[in-house]
Amino acid sequence: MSRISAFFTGWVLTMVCASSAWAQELPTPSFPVPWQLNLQTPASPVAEQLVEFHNFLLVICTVISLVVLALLLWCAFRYNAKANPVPSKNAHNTLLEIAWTAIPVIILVVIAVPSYRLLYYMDRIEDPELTVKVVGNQWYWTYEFPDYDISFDSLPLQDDEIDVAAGQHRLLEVDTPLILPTDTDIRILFTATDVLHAWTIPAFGVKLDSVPGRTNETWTRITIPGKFYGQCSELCGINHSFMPIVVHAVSPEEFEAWRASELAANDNTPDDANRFAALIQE
Ligand SMILES: [Cu+2]
Repeated sequence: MSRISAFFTGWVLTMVCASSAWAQELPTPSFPVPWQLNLQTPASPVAEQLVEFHNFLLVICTVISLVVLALLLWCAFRYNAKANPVPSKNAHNTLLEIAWTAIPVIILVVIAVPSYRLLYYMDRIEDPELTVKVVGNQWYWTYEFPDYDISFDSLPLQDDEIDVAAGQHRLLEVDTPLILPTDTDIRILFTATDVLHAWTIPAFGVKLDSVPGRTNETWTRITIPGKFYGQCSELCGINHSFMPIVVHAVSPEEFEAWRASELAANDNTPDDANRFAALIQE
């Protein structure tokens, strides 16, 4: 019996140490850098399609802008009073009027079809392998894994707790990140306890309101392991800009190890509640 419990304790300790080790080693594949162009590196199929759609729209915008610019320049140079002293008296041109009505309609339809297809794709997933529930609070996040009875708060780190040498970023770090497995269909449910919040991770293409008394749903499938950052994107009160989101995306095996260690420990809630009570008194 004692050998079994010693083995189990050792295994749990190894897993806990391993979990803090990944935190140090995890790369940040989608972190923005100064003077960066384009969107953050996508880390989910939805984010990849969002980037593709953005690029597609950029081409359409550029073509429209160039055509309008060319028309303006043509009119300004070819038809100014000096170059064209006898102006045309035409007031109507049926073909032209049909064209400038129909072409924008066609462009809008060309944009609308992939847009609605993507909206539908982002909406929900039929057979999720994992469900995580995100609860917005003023001003921190609570994460729950309803299937595993795991729940914890994720509180922002204060300025004096940030370790810049270890690659931490001011206003973006939390004490307890959300751990999620890669290559897994994850259903994400959102709600809130007080006001509207919005859970946002640009690299996953996820931005959804968490609404008190209501459950919103979306999904993700993380394709790259690493540490991903986000922030609350709904004006939710005075500390709106101080409720960062950190997700550690790890392999399914590492997630399993974390889940087992979390279930074994399972005593994190009172500490977090006390810590937050102390924070809001400052
Ligand atoms: Cu918020």
